[in-house]
Amino acid sequence: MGASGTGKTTLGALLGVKGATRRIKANGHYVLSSEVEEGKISGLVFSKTTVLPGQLHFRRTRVWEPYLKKLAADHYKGVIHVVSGGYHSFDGASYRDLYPGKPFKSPSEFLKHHLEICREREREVIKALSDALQRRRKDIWIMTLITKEDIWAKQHGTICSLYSQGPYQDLLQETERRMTIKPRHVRA
Ligand SMILES: Nc1nc2c(ncn2[C@@H]2O[C@H](COP(=O)(O)OP(=O)(O)O)[C@@H](O)[C@H]2O)c(=O)[nH]1
Ligand SMILES: [Mg+2]
Repeated sequence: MGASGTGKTTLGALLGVKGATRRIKANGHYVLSSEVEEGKISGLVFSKTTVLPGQLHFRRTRVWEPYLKKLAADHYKGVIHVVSGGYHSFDGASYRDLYPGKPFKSPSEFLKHHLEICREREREVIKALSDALQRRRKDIWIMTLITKEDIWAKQHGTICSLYSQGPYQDLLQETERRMTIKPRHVRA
């Protein structure tokens, strides 16, 4: 799971998930996923993997709901939350048109705003997961996987601390406190 443009489909394809591989092959450039991409991880027999599209529209309504219900009802062994330090890709629009009513004077002014908005979107995913996790009775692992290291390698400490401390970590810990079972949380 994860917000839009963080690298979920790419990760799915790297793991050999058929639906994600098909999607990457069909599009040479970035296109938002509007469908669920499913398949097994190649080489692993019992590894049904579901990649959920991350756009707000899908996340909040039609697509995520049944999966969150299944998560709450003890389906799935683990969740990978795909984040990218706020470096979320967007398709089509020029950066100047992405936030209507916000005339950016420079790309760096845009980037500052975009990172803030996207980091909040990453936290919203944990909020969405939190309720389902609290209703679980069965053990589960949760991994926060930070993609796009090639973009943020020079700010390694800053980007890692976005998830190991501060509001993201607070949300995770609050969720864990409210859970009946204790999840194992892994950072990668
Ligand atoms: N620079 C960089 N780009 C990446 C990386 N992983 C994915 N992308 C690009 O980010 C965009 C969004 O990836 P995608 O997997 O479709 O994201 P999704 O919306 O979360 O499924 C695509 O253009 C990918 O090629 C990465 O590690 N580094
Ligand atoms: Mg996708």
